[in-house]
Amino acid sequence: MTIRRWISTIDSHTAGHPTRVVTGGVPPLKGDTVEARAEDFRARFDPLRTFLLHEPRGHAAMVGVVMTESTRADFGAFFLGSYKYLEMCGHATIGLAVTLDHMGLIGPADAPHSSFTLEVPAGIITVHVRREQGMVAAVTFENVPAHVAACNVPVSAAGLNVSADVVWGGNWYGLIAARAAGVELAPSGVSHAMAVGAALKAALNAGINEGRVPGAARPVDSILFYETEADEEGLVSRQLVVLESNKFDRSPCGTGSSARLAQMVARGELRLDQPIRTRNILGVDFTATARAVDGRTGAIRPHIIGLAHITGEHRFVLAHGDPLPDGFLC
Ligand code: PYC
Repeated sequence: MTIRRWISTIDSHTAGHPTRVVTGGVPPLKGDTVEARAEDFRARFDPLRTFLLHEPRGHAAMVGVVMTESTRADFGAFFLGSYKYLEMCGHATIGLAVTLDHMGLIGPADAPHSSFTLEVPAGIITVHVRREQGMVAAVTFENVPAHVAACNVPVSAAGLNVSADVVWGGNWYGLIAARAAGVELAPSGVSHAMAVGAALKAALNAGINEGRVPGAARPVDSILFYETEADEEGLVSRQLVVLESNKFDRSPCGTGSSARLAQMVARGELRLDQPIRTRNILGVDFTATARAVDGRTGAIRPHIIGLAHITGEHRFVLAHGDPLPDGFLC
């Protein structure tokens, strides 16, 4: 068998959502910043993204991470989605931290805490790893500031009339109450949520692109359906992020949780420094806290805590004669 390409990765999942960290096989990238190197990758090597993330090696929900050097932080990384490049990705940051620990790259394995800074296209974030008995027990990332751009935007699609808040949390989200959209936050509700979410996203983005949503300058990446409940330990935001018509976030979504914090603080539903749990449809939680940001009115600094688990180490190859070298998605 003649091999035309080798790429090695370490895979993990964060609350169910996969992260594929590339550890070898990407050619050197040009550019002074991580954002510029991500752009160089997009211009010259995009087929590597689809090769790694699409079927038959991946699937619609797979997220990749390419590490690069950084002159501004301890590490640099950019995020590959199956459909688009992400400016920031919370679940993948948690997966990357656990992968770096697995590779022995972030401090002595017997230290109870390690921290590092990470340059991503959205900015510089700080990541803390807490260990118990030599194993990672929690990863916290201090995200880029999150803020609400537009509130109560009317959206009509799929026979529904709902309202959305447009919020930045490292990616752009349209936040919509699940009940108003008839979305059930459970595995059995996913197909319906993806169909409705994709239609609502298209309608919201049509309004943003036509300048009909004051304050919102860019189309939203995803729709986040939410419901708030309380138990003896405090507030829980149950949520489901619809990324595309065939792709949802299995995790509580790190950037989505960041957007949710900014929305709840702006609505007076949450105080700064008051932790909540954001919960995915599988019942796995992140802990999310809004901290103050100096000098940016209305913006908050999200602190998100979660955990990832390694699922495998791979060496993907492209064999001579493979009829689908770039993979495919249906
Ligand atoms: O966790 O921020 C996140 C995320 C974005 C897209 C998929 N996961």
